[in-house]
Amino acid sequence: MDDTVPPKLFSCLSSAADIVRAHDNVRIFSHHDADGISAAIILAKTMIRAGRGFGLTLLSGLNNETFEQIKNCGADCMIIADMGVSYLKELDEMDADIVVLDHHKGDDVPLKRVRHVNPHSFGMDGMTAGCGASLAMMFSVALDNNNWDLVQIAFAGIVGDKQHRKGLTGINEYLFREGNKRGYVTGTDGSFIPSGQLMSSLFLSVDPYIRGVSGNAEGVDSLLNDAGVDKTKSSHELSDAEKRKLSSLIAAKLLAQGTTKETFEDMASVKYVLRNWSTDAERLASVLDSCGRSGLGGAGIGFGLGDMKCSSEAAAADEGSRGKMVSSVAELDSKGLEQMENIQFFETSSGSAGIMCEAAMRFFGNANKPAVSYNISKDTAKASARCTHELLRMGADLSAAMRVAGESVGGGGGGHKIASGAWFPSGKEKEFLKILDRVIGEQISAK
Ligand SMILES: [Mn+2]
Repeated sequence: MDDTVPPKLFSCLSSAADIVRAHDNVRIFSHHDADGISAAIILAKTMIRAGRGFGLTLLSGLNNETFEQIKNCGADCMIIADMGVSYLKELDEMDADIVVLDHHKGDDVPLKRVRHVNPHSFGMDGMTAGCGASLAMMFSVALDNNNWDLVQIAFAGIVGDKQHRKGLTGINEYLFREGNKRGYVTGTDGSFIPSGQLMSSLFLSVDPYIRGVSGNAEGVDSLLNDAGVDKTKSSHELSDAEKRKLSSLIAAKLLAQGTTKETFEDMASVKYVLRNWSTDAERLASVLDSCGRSGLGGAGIGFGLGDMKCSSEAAAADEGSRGKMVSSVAELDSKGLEQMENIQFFETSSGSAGIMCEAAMRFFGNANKPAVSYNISKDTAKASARCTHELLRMGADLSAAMRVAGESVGGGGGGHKIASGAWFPSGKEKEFLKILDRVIGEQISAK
């Protein structure tokens, strides 16, 4: 037993494991981002090893439409990972044994049959102390203690959901300790130099986003010239002197473009190296995230399960998706964001809206106001918002603000305090932004 994880969580997990043990076939539903795909890989591998049949579906999220899919799937036993908290009542009314492994905050609903495992129910913060993949991992070892090697995949989920940035806590801290003890995960110092072959890793880098280098081949070339580094090298082949030189040139550029102290501290945070993957959790998370974004979640799962064909498909998806991301972020950097009193915003049709908000917040926008994007399609507009831990300390809560603003104009919203989404009927975006601006202002001045 471990004091970072409450004993009650272990007993909840072991009863969830008992539910699944009673079935020969399990239907798994998970979210299609890096965390959700990591959770799905862990659960799939767990079922394969347990000799259970399983079906697996990745969803873009839970809404009335995707819930119908779950409702009509006909399975006697289901595991729903990285989502589900917003549909607990409906799930509980179904005639099936259901385990929900979610870390989003929801309302407390009395449940008769569904086993809901969520850090928030055990006095932990689901934004930082455990994600979908961490819970899938805890579930996996509750089912069979021989599954500890899968902790490597869990770290792709933890890093994918950015839960590592302020140091590991709660379930994640426990997973690191146990995974490290068994030699599967080790921590190394953080770095400003993106890992991989330098020419492409610098060109594709959005974390950090380096103005004039990210998305700019000539910029990459002259940075490597200035650093005196052989352009064919990979980040891990650099000598200590080369690393220092290149790092300090990147740091100077980041400082000049207005990168915050908080971001510098985040970048210095530990990187997690995964023994069997000969890469770090960030790279693995990036590949899984790209697969999800490109609608190739299946390839991501196959890659995670060790299928060679899927691994080349996943690598290609990663390159393509990172290319799109960096050009979206560079375009936003050159255009800038529009400023309101308490928020800054932009319109985009890019599929990387969340990444763009985050890059603006951390690397080049105004760090004192949450960054908000909206994307208008035919009937519905979708919005994303990101802020910083500093803004959270000042009182900002994007989950509440996006929900209030979305609901006020006939839609909805929610998520985490630091990263959240909303939707509403097209044409209402001005009104939505005005309400959001007011709510954020109230949150900050109330503190
Ligand atoms: Mn998640």
